Amino acid sequence: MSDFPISTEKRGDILIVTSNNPPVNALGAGVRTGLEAALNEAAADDGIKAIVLICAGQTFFAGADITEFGKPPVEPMLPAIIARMESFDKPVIAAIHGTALGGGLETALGAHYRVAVPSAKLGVPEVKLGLLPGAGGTQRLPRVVGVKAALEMTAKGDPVPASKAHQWGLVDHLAEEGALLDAALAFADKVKDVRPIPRVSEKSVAADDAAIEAFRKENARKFRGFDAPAANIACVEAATRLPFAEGLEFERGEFMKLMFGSQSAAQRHIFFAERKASKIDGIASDVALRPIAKVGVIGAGTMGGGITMNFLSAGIAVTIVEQAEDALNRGVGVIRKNYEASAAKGRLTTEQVETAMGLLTPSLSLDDLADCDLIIEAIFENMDVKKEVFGKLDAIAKPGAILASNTSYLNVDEIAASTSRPNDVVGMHFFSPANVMKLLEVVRGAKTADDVLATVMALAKKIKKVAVVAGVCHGFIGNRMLMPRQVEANKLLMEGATPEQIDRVHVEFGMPMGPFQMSDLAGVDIGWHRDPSRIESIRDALCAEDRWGQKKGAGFYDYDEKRNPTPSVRVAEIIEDFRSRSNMPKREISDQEIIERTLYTMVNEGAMILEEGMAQRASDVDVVWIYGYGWPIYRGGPMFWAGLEGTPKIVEGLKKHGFAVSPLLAEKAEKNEGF
Ligand code: 3H9
Repeated sequence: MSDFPISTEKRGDILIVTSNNPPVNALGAGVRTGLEAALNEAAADDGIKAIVLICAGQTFFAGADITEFGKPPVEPMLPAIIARMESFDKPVIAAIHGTALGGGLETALGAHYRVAVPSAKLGVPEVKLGLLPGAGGTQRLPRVVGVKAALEMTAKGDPVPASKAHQWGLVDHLAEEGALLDAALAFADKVKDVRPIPRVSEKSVAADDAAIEAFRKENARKFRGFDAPAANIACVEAATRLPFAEGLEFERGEFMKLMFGSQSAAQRHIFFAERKASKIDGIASDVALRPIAKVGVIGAGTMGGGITMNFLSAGIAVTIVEQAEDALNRGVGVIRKNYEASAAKGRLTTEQVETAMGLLTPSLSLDDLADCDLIIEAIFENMDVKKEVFGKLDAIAKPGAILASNTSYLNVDEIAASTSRPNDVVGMHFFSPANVMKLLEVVRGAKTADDVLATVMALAKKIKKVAVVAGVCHGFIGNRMLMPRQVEANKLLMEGATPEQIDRVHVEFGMPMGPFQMSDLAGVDIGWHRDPSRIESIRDALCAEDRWGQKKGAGFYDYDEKRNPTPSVRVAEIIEDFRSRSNMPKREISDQEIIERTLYTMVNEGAMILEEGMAQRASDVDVVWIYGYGWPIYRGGPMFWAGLEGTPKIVEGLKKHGFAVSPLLAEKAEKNEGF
């Protein structure tokens, strides 16, 4: 047995089966073989009356081993082991700590009893990988927790705490924290002679068509574009209609369809991409980190306030600095309001709100940042102003403090040069709303010290961000790729497309909104020269007429009081006017042309970013677009999607429209491969 990460120990008449497969006890081939051997051992020994199945390390089985997906299957397969365990004639007790996820929870459902510590979480997150629980989970779970809870758990994929699982009957006994094995052994002792042995597959679950229909409707928007939620729902529905064995067959068919589809491939790619993103090329993984106990934020506007909340929520003290008292009070007021809104929704307790607010020190003086370990500048985008602030910080900040800029475009090296310590300077580009959006672009300047970069990347994890390292270039990774998209979208308007058509193509592709909807939301006036008499673009004309976007009730679209958009007759006139003044003939623009000119160009820019070493790896570019801009995760990010679409097709499309193709992209196309 020592070849496998499973060990057994006979304690009286109970066999303790322990899995030790770090880091998360994934149910890889070795674990499965070991489990089968343990069942054989228990079957062969008359002295064994029950089995306790437990895991060493951080967690109970966190699921099937995702790295095995897409490779030839290796026996024994998980569903077969679970079936054998369930039909076993000696009670099996699953002892759960950490996270029992996916195949892990399915294994626990194949056991006859489940004992868990209160801190444990149980879930079937397969849907987040574009899959469904394919080892009987969709058939067993509804038989235990009922249709409604099973729909929530399978189609949304969020785990539930052990206490809730206990209320639902998914956990039979809650053990004391830290005493799981003893509790499981005592439980086993109690049930070892109980007959009949309870088997989930022998239960039935009543049909509830109304609940299923209501769930589909309620979540239609959330599930838009995804294949897996519908498949999960269909399987739960099957559990209410079909005998267990047929339900399993149905589940298998749906699982295989998803497993070999492009959406799951994309979602699995992002699972690993997200984890890879935190790894920094060329820096030892054991580099000593700088301690960050106190953070300073300069600017209490929307961005500064959002950034501040990330740290407060993680229990890190923040001093927030503004120039004027009213702006400071307003900023602090917004932070409080945001927390109180979360509390009103039940996401925070009043005590948590006060704890977070208690960590905040408002100030009108940069001098108060002298004791901060990290200072983040979040003022408006102007190089001269930023340089001035960093010059002052250089004199104020303590030695070893990290000085960060939240700039979204500007040259971090130039900012760093305004200090005497460029090695302590780094970019931390948050995305708005900064307390919500998961992405953080960490901009590595030419002189940024290794430990500064490593500290910021580790801190990002602490504040629950997905951080990606970017090099110094205009707009870094995300905004740089946004530029060709915006340029082409504007040109397409001039050539005959409408904002509605361009936005529709993007939304149908799976983006949360199109370029013009995004413009209206962010503010059409951002970066506008503010001279209404100088009209050089459609955007200038819109701004001159006060069409600054949603905030003014008009932008590329007209808006009602509830901010519902309708296509604008006036905007159509403005565009028409421009077109005729530029002698640009109007023509029919196909949806495909919009894709080629606004999305293929993004892939091209992404390839250039990689060529220049501005991103460490293609998957980082994908992570930026998934978590910063809402690229549909089921298309895996622009670089992964390039492989799905076909790089030769992309190159052909780009050439057709006269774009210079990145040599890296051309090379990929030559070999007909993705990134
Ligand atoms: C499934 O079960 C299908 C079945 O229904 C059907 C079967 C027929 N496999 O996230 P972390 C790696 S589908 C392989 O940083 P944390 C991860 O890549 C599965 N590797 O830790 C990372 O590697 P590295 C359903 C896995 O403490 C390392 O472990 N289950 C797996 O923040 C640490 O991960 C899921 O979807 C895996 N299943 O969070 C659960 N899981 O160090 C997915 C993790 O090289 N996992 N790794 O970068 C998670 O949600 C989190 O990892 C977990 C721990 C919450 C468990």
